[in-house]
Amino acid sequence: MKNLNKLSSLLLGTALAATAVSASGTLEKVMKERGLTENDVIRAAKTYTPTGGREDYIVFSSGGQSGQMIVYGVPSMRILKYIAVFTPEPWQGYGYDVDSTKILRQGNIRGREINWGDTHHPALSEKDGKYDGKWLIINDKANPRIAVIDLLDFETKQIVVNPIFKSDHGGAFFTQNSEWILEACQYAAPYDNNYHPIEEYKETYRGGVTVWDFNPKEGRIHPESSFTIEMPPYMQDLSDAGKNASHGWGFTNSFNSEMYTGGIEVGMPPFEAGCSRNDTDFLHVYNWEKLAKLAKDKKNVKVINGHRVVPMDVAVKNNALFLIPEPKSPHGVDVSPDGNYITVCGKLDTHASVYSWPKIKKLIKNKDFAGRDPYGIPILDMKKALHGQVELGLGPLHNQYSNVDGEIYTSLYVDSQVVKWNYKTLKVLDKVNVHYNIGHLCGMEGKSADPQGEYIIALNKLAIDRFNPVGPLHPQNHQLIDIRGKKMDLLVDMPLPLGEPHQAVAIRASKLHPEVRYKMGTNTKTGKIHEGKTLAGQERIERDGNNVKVYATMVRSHINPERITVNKGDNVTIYLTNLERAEDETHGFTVDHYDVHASLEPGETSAINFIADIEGVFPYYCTEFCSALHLEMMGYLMVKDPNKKYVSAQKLKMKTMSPEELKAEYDKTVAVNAATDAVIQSVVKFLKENHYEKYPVVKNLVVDALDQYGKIPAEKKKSDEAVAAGDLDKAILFENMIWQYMVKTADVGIRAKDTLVKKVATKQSLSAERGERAFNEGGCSGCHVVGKVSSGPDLTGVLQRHENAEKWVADFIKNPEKKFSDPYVKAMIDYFNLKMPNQHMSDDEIKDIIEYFKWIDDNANLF
Ligand code: CUK
Ligand code: CUA
Repeated sequence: MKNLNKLSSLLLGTALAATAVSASGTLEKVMKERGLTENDVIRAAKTYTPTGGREDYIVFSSGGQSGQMIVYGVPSMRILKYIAVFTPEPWQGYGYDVDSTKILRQGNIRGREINWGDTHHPALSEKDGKYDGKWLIINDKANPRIAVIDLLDFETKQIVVNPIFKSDHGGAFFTQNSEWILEACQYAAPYDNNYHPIEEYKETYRGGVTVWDFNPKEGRIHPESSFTIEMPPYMQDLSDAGKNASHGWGFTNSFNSEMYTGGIEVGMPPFEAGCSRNDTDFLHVYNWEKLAKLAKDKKNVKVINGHRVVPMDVAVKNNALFLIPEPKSPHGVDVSPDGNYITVCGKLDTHASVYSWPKIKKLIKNKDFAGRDPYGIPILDMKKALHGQVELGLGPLHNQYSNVDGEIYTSLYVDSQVVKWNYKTLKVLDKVNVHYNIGHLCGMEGKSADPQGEYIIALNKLAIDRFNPVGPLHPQNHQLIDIRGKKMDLLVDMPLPLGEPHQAVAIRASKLHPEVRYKMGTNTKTGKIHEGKTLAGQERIERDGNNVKVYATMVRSHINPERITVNKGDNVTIYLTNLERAEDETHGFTVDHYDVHASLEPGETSAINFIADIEGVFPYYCTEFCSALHLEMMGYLMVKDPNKKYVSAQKLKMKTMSPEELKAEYDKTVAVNAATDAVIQSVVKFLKENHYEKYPVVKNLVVDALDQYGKIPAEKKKSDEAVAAGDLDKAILFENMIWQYMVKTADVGIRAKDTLVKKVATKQSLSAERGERAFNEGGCSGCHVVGKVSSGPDLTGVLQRHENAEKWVADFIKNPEKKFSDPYVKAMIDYFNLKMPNQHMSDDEIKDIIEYFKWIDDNANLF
């Protein structure tokens, strides 16, 4: 990171010396034109990520009302992915193919389909309180559910419905070894599914915390071994799991200890008035570890809707549930990395309250209670439990930690600020303005036991004037703040047009290791081999009564089979296997008019299902532009009505080729294939000689190229059979197919070769790197191809061809016309029938290009 700072000052230094940094102007000029200050340019350099660059951190943000998750990178703030979770998402096929729809339907509640979610709190799985990069979970506030996402492929694998809550906000939170997930209720309601009058709120409405049993090895929640801790109807809010010193315990806020039930329509003041009447609400402190053990015994639980609930009196009797007053209408509660401090922010209080875990523990141990609530839960004395309080500003909401001991960052909703302070010394250190009305804030691993510091992201509720207007509904605004210096520095805004991002979590990019392809035939939703797995040669259509099953494959650039004929009313299932091994070679699949779509990543098998209830001819096609012949990747679904008689159309007479013409075309096609194969063989030889297998990136490409190449013998056999049967027309088609495979092989093979050259060649100096760019962008590469004579001479060895060559070449680039009468140049002009044009390169660019030529000569054997 220090490098970045150095880089930007370097950049600026050179800028002020008016050195060219781009073809279209100097930095100084660009700054002037765009009205940028020096600080703007430093901020740009801190966040700008050149093409192909990578991020330091990956952020997972809730997508709010979109029911999805958003993945983006830090420091560039570039969006990388939306993860479909509670909402259908057609690009990924989510909710449009059979297997993902099964996941989505796990979220049905009381038999009803729910097709959206209000996502709030994502959490990353932990080992010893530190992120392990394996699993991601998120809650749905509107329809109390938790979803599990696998970070091997960033796909949703499970949705679990809370069987007794009617809403859920304070979830999801992992315990420090991901053994449990805490999910707190929000709006209290009856646990059962019956009507209970609001007048019986205190008696029959309940809050609580569900403790979900999570298996971190398989990444699944086990509802049968999960349980809920019954709590009073205080409107439980955000929660956090204790860690290190406080491991085994959970902490949950609440905002309606008044148990007010509103009633504007009957002349009562609204909820907001009644819920903020008391000066304090309650922080719930509970020993989930002890309660998990108790819940195993039938006599300690009530079973409601098939789910185990530990009643309040059982929890109280076993010293596992306590309350501590906290300033009114609190919101965030955040446990420090060592587990010893618990910071609570009150929306209506200007203070943050820091509770001391050792003090709380002592009060519990000594049964030093200040009283009991109406339900008999012991209340600890607030003053005795507090480490201290600090005045931060208006509307403190949420907290994040940094790598500096005691340092904490808090969002101030009303003040629209982030405040940096110290929860041990209780001193305010710095404030920065954000735009506007910040909710959560996201530190880098900022709530784990190993926070990294570096950045804070402000997740603002309002954007107002930050972006070009796009109508009354504004984008959300995420702002990246540099916290490495003494003062916080706001670097950049990112508009997010998806939903309200309540909370986001960030992890070091180096901890994530997603896959690039699946094992062939994988059902990505279960991780098992799909029942519809189909390999090349196994494609078929099976009929059983009205059920038609199509076993299809997809590979650049065809779908097999290409014609499917069914009867109107048939129940059609099409299993699709993407046979590709290439990175990023996804195929999509749809049948027009039938509202189905699948996204097939390399190796994936998926299924679509529909009743063919409308007659007609329906193209189906690949929906991803996967190759030059992507448009040709199609077929026809033909639905006929078995009760109708169809008259066949009269055949048109068309001219066909003569046998001689056919033979000539066949010979030509075979010859082209032989020539193409020679190119492939030379590339293969190069790859082998240079040990491509040592470089994973290159190896992936070669696996793909050989995969394509391996399909050729089968086509050749069919071509030869057609020749033997005297059907040259068909043979030509198969030869063309061979050529298609060859082109795909060569395409990837050459990419592999180019990548390998860069890997095995000596490292380019910065100057040579700039030279290569100038060479390619400045027009030289239009005529010169390195390693080959093309419209101009090969430049390999150009520095050996002349006396005092560096100067000679430099002069020639600078002023080609001056050398046109030089005998050597004259000969070249005659040979190529072209004169080298003046490309108006600067002296610096010419110097760099010469460095590039030197690099070429050093690696001449590779070109
Ligand atoms: S909540 Cu939205 S600002 Cu749902 Cu975590 Cu606090
Ligand atoms: Cu496959 Cu387009």
